[in-house]
Amino acid sequence: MLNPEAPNSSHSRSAQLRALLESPELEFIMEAHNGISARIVEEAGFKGIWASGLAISAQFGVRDNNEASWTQVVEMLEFMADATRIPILLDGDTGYGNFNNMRRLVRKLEQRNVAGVCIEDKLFPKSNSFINGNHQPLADVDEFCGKIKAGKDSQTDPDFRIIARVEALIAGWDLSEALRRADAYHRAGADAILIHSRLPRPDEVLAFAREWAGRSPLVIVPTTYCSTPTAVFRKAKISLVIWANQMIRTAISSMSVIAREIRSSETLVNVEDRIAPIREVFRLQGAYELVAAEHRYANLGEQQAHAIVLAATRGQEFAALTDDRPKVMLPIGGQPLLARLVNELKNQGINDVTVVAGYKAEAIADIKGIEVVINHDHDSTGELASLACARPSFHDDMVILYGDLLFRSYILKDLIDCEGEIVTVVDSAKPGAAISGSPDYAHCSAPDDRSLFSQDVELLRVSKANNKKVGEPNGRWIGMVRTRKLGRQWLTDALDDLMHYPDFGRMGMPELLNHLVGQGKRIKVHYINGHWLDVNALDDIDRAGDFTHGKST
Ligand code: SPV
Ligand code: MG
Repeated sequence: MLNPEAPNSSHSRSAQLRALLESPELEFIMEAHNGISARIVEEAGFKGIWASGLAISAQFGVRDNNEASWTQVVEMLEFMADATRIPILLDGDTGYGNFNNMRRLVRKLEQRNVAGVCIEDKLFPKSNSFINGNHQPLADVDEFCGKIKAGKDSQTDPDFRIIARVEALIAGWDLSEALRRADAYHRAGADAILIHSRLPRPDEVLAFAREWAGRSPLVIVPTTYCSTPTAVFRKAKISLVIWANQMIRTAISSMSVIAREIRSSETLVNVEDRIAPIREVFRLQGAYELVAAEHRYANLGEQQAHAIVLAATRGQEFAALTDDRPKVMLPIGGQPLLARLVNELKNQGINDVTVVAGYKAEAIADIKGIEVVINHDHDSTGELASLACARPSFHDDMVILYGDLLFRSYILKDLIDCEGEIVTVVDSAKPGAAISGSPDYAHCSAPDDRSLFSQDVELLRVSKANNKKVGEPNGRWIGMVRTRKLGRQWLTDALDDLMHYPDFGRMGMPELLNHLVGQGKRIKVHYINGHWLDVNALDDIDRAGDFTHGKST
C-alpha cells in the first residue's frame, strides 16, 4: 500500500536520513508503531519516522523489555516501510544481543528498506529509560564500540546510518562519563550521537551539546523536557529531534475515551462524527488503488459494471399508494420493485448500484447494498437532473436504467454482452392495447430482423409521440442503456452541454440520447421482443404480479 501521494524523492531512504542528520537545520522525526501510523506520520509531512521500541512494544501489548522478539519488530518494520517512502530510523534497543546479532540486524534492516538504526549502551534485555533509569547497568564501552564497528562493517549501503545512544545521564552518571562514551562511540564509527535525559528540563542535554561542539550530528528525545521551546534546541545546534511516542499516546487516549463512551451509552450515535470515517480507513490502506489495479490486471472490467437507477419520482398515478413511498417501493409479488431490480443487477455481477432517489427517499433505506444519492429538486426536475446527481458515480462501464422496470434476466445479460460504446435496448414487439404511460418510441437505422447479435443497427431518434415525420418507429426504448469508457465520456459531455439549456430541468433520457445522435455519436440498438414491463399505472401492478410469476409479456 505504497503511499502514492508521498514525496517521491529520487534519493534512497538511507540518503534521506543521512541528509536529515547532516542538515544545518534542526530536523524532526516522529514516532510510528505500525503501517497505518507510519502512513499518517508521512502524510502529516514528517521527513522521517522513529520506529520506537516503546511504541511498537505497546501496540503489541507487551513491555518495553525486549519482550517482543527482534524478528517481530523487523516484521512490523516491513509493513511500515511498505506503507511509506520516507526514511525509518529503528530504535534498535541494544542491538538485540552482541556484535554478531548486530551484524545480522543491520543486514535484515537494509533488506527491508529501513534507513538506519539507533542502539543504546545498555544490556540485553533492556528496560525503558524512564523506569528506574538510575538502576540500569550500562554496557562496557569497548564491547559497545565493537558492536558499532560490526554494524558499520556489515552495512552494504554506504548511507545506512548507525546512531549510538548514550544512556549515561539516564543511569545517573555525570556529563564527563556521557562525553567519554560519546567520544568512544564516535571514534568507533557511529554516524551520530543520541544523548538521552530523563530530567524535566533540557539542562543536561544542552550542557552536553555545548561540550560536544558539533563533533558529529547530535540527536535528542525531548519527552520529559517537552515544554522546552524548540528555539532552544535550534540555538544549541541540535541536529535531529525525535518526537518519540506521541502517536501511540494519542491512539491510547482516543481509544480509551471512545471505548468507554460506547460501553456506557450502548450506542454509536454520539461518537460516529468524532472518529475517522470508514472511507478514511480505506484510503489509508490504499484500497482505492486496488480497485484501479483490478481493472488493469484482473480483467474484472466486465463484472465490474456499475448501475445507475433513476428512481426519484413519486408516481402520481398510484395516488394514495405512493403517499409514503416512491413508486419503486411498491410491492410486486411481495417484494418492492426496486429490490427486485437490484437483485437482477447483482445476479448479473453488477454489485455497484447507485440509486437516485427523490420523493420519500427515506423509504429506500431498507434496500441493502446500494448507494443512494438524492435529487432534492425531484418535484420540479426530470430524469436528466437525476442522472446529473449520480455523476460522481459514473463509471467506465455502466448501465443506466429506470427504477420501475421489470424484465427477464436475459435482457440485462445480453445487454452486458453487447459490443458498443453506447447500447440501448429497443423492444420491437408491437405494443399491446394495455400499454400504459407514454412510451418512448425508437426510430432505428433498420428494423429488427430477429437475429440475436448479428444486426448492426443504430438509434436515430427517440420520440414520445408516434412521430410520422420520422416514419414508423421500430420499437420502444425500454429505459435501459449501457455505456463503456468512450460512451461514458460522450454521455458526460452531452450532459454538460444540456445543463446549459434553460429547459434542462424538464429533460428526460430521450433528450440525452437524441442529443448524442445529433452530435453524430453512434448509439447501438439491441433489439428484444417483449419480456419486460414498466410500472406506470395501477393496472400495471397486476400485470407486474403476473410477470413476476412468469405468466405474461
Ligand atoms: C523509545 O521510543 O522506545 C525510546 C525513547 O527508546 S524512550 O522511550 O524515551 O527511551
Ligand atoms: Mg526505546
